[in-house]
Amino acid sequence: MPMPQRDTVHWYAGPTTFYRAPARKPEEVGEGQVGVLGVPLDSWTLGRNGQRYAPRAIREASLYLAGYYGLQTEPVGYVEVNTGNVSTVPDEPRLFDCGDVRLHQGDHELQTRAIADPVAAITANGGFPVVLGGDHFVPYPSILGFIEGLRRRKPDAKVGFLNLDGHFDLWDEFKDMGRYNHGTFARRISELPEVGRMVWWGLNGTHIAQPDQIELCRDKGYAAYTVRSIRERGIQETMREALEIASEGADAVYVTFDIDVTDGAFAPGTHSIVVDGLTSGEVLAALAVLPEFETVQAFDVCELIPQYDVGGGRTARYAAHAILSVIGGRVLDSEPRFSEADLGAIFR
Ligand SMILES: [Mn+2]
Repeated sequence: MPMPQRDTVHWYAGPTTFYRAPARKPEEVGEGQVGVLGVPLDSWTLGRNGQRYAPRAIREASLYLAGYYGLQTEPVGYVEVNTGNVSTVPDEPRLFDCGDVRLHQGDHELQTRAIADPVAAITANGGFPVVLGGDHFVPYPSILGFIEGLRRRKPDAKVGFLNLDGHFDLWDEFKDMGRYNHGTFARRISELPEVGRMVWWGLNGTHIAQPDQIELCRDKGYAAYTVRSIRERGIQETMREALEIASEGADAVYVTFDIDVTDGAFAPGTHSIVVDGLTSGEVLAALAVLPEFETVQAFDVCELIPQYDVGGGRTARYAAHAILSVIGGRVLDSEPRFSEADLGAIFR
């Protein structure tokens, strides 16, 4: 018996699903619905581990946010102060938690299938997969599943790719970690014939790119936005342009979000701390643009490491916020209620 999405249990109690969503198998998530899938994988990092604990940490953080809708005697929803619409939790849920994949540690092929198969199942029925990583190798098996799912509906489907990340992750191979890890995953994706334009947003720090990586981007027509250009040209302007480029010639765009696109001061619970990154507020403002693009049909969050997450789980809370800013419009009902004049008199 799936648990109800609206629930009166306090956020610190009760079973832990993402945003109190009922459980559902990936193959049962359909058109107009979102399936959240945990991938507790941290075998493919170049350094710090602990990303395997992130799916549960993100789910727990999401319960606090879900609590706003469930704790009142008579739930009446919340006003979106930018639009005047009122959001409520629908009686018929459109958000489902598909649990965590069962990983086959040490067997690369089985592990890839374990991640790709459920993502393909959600995508094939028209569902929107939200993948909770996991280290940042996860998007590689995840996008393989996404492509498979899309191609069951449209055999020649092409996919665009957008990476919100402090890094290119375009290295080809590492001495001690080979060709498959969280620093090479974008290179492996660039080799897939089904993938069209790749775009990076939020590159920061030092040692971002080696010459062969710039040549690859130049030759393939990829695009990238650094923190500096984002600040000069505008958060939402650059994100819209990035999504337009990723959408060119694509039936759908896969978006991956590496927590480390954010400055370490705002998101300390991660592998690669950067000190000149964007603020969490800037990144959330950028993610708010994603729902404007119908091409965006998959999203993942990677590289959260809860045991480095100081300050009451701020990075996990941030990850949960980020997901809701992308899928909130899909999984909540929204009705117009207040006029611009109503709101303008109050919110100045
Ligand atoms: Mn990164």
